[in-house]
Amino acid sequence: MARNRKETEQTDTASFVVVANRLPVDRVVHDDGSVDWRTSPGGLVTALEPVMRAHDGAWVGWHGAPDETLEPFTDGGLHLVPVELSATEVQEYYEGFSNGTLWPLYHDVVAFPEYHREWWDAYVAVNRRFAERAAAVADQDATVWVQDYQLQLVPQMLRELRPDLRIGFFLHIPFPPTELFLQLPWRRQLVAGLLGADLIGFQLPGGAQNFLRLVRGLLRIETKGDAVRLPDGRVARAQAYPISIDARAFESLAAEPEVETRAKQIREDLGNPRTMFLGVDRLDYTKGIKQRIRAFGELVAEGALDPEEVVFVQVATPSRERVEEYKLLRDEIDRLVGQLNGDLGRIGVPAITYLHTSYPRDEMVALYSAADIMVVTPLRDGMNLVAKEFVACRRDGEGALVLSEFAGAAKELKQAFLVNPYDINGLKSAMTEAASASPADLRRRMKAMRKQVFEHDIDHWANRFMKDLTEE
Ligand code: GDG
Repeated sequence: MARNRKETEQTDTASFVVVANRLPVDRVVHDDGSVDWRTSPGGLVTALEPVMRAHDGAWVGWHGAPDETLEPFTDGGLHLVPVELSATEVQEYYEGFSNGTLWPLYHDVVAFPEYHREWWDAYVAVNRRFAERAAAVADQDATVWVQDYQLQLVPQMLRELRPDLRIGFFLHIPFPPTELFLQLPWRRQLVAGLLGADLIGFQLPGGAQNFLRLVRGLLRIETKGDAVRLPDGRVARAQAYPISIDARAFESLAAEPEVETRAKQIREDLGNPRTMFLGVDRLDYTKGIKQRIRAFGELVAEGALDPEEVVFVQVATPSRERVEEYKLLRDEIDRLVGQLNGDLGRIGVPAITYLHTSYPRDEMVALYSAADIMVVTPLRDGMNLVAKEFVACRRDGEGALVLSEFAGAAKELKQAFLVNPYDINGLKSAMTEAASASPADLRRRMKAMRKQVFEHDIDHWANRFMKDLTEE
């Protein structure tokens, strides 16, 4: 919901500062030209908002419009400190180095990473601007928590400017095996950048281990357990903090009468199928969307699934649409879905309902509630919150989750039907197994997964990280 707000200049400093590529709000321009800010959806924002409020913190980030400078302002009680980016920096730092180099490199090179020196130069310049802005708003001895792969140089830059600060860093995407990371021409600089933090958080223990191996191999610095003793005597730690969701909020949204009604409506609109498969992802080549559509198409073509009885709904939220690789992916999926529906669909009954759009959260929750089988098949994923959100919404204890082994979430949701998404036959077996499993088996699996998600929710994640960061 958009809130009415007066932009107020805010020059205070804060004892807790979050630094992230984007601010947690999106600008809304009304018909009369007036401007408002709306909380942007997504895991990072819901995760950090309660921590921000508890500490009366400030959030440093880009506001989303190139070539525009904004003064700090307060929105809904959050102190927001915009960082400006030029149109060229958006291309070179964000679309280029962050999403054309680091994103594919860190996701097991499932797309080809490009290495361009001018992209790197922009990355350094923008990281420096973020560090300077954070240094300006942090109180003496404040705690600063830097987020994600776009800002890996900020910890070191910030420490040079402000040695008094306690600095944490969390990487939301996987940290790659050393053999892949070593491709990066600026590999030493990035490892040194992260070592500016006191605590470096990863989704999985494997990511922390990959990082520590590089610290030893590339920088020749010794490590002991999770600790790195730096030449100046400071100790940095690298540990796993698997991120999660506000499970109770998803559960209560699913319990709202309008959402329950909407879930029933969705099934009716789909022709009351016996089995509804569902995929929900940002349209990204790491998510394995093609693989799951292909698997479903083959099952229907072979007669293992009856198109009169089953439907597949795939929501693909538009993402990074100016990056070339994403344009190609969109065309490929359009083609694949068109071909399958042409071959297998009937008038008014497509085999796959493909929605290239984004929805409000209550519609997402209605979809999670309506589905029988959630299919989450990334080729590599730091965590995957969608899998956890589906589980949190299933108050009925029903529904099956088909989950890639290569999503961080697979380490926690062990009762899912786990699959290797590269193995299309294995994927097909898991989908049919889930479709024919007994209700008792599905309930037993769902009960265990719900216990895990509710006991390890977003508060658990944020509190653990903050405690380890501030009590060391
Ligand atoms: C990165 C890492 C890690 C999606 N479409 C809509 C919508 N969403 C929401 C989902 C979920 C979030 O976006 C997507 O989170 P994921 O974790 O699934 O994936 P990434 O965006 O790649 O996230 C990932 C995460 O960071 C957190 O650390 O788990 O591994 O890649 O919350 O519900 N929300 C709404 N409308 C949509 O159309 N409202």
